[in-house]
Amino acid sequence: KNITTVILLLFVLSSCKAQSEKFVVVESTENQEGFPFVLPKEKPNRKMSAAMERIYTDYEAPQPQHNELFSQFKYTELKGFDYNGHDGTITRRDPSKTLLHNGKYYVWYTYRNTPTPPRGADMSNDTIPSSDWDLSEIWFATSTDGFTWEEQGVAIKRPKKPMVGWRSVTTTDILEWEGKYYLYYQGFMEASGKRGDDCPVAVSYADSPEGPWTPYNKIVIENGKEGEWDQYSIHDPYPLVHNGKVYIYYKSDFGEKPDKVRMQGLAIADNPLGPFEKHPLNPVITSGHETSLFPFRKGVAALVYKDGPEHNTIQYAEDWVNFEIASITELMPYAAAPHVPDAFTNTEDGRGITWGLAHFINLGGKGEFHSKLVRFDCDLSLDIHDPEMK
Ligand code: AAL
Repeated sequence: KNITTVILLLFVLSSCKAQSEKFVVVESTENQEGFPFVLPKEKPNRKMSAAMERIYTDYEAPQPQHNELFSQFKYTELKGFDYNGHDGTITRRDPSKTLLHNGKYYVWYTYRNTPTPPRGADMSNDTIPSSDWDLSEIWFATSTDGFTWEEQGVAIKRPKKPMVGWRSVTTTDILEWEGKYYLYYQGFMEASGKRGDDCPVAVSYADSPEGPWTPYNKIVIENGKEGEWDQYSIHDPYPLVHNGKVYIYYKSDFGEKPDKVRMQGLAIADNPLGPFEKHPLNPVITSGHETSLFPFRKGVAALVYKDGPEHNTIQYAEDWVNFEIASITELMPYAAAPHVPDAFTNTEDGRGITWGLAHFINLGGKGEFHSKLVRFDCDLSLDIHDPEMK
C-alpha cells in the first residue's frame, strides 16, 4: 500500500515539474542561453535588408513599447452631455486642454445648437450653419473624475457684428498665467466655407476659470502676409509656457480641397496679450490637424494625426522648434486636448500625459449629433514608466 502511495506521489511530482518547464515565462530574451534568436544590440557587421538597416538607424528600440514616446489610445464615452432628439442640430467639438482648479477639472469647447444641421456655405444664412463649427459659441463643463461632466453653459458668446468672431467663436484653448486665465479662439468674420475659415485668433481673459470673460477685442495672431504659408487661416491656438514666455502653436491650411495642406506654426510672446512673434522657421510641423502638444523632459512632444506625410506620429522637439518623429502609432484622438499638469509651470522636465478629451465626428452627419466629446487614455507619462522617478 505504502509503495503504491510513493509511486503515485513521484508520478504527481514529475508531472508538475514537466508542467512548470512547459509554462516557464520568458522574462527577456537578453540572457536566455540558447534562445533561438536575439536581436543584436549593436548593428551586425553583415549585409541586411533595408528594413533591418532601419532598425539600427531610425528607431530607438525594435519594439515600440520600449519607446517612451509611443502609446496606443483607448476611448471612453463621456456622461453629462445631452444629445437626445437633436438630428445633427447640436455639436460639441474641438475641446481645450483640461484645467484642474480647486479639485475640479474644467474644459471649454465649441458648442453649436442651431435650428438645422450644417447645410454648406451656399445654403447658409444667419440661422442656417454652413459647417459643424459655424454659428457656434464657446461653452464649458466641469468634472471631478474626467468621465462624468456637468455642462455649465456659455463662456464666450458671439460678439455683435463687426467684432472679431461675430459669425462664430470656436476651437478654443486655455492658458493660466500669473493667476489669470486666457481663452484663445478662432474668430470667424464670415461663414466657414466662404472665406470664414480665414479666421484670426482672438482672446478673452478672466480672474477665474468660471469667468466672466472679458474680450480683448483685438486680433492677437494675425494671418500671414500674401503668399505666406499661413496667409489664410490661423486655427487651433494651443498655448503652453516655456522659457518664461507664452508659446502658441497653431495650424494653418493652404491650397484648395482636396489638395489642402495643413501644417503647424509657432508664435511666441512675453505676455498673454502679445505681441506674438511668429517663429522664423515656421511651419515647424508639416502634418497633423488640430494642435496637441505637451512638455516632455526638456522638450515638447506633439500628437500629429490625420493629415500630411507624417500623420499618425508622435513627434518631439528638444528645442520646442525642430521636431523629429519619435514613434508611429494608430487610432489617434481627433482634436486631442490632453490633460497637461505642467502645461503652464514653465517646466524643464515635462512629465507627459495619461488622458485628455478629443472629439468623435459622426461622419455621415446622420443621427443625433454631428460631433461629440470623448475621453482618451494613453501612457505617455514618465511617472508611470520612469524607474528613476521617485
Ligand atoms: C477643426 C479645427 C478648426 C477648423 C475647424 C473648426 O477641427 O481644425 O476649428 O476651423 O475644424
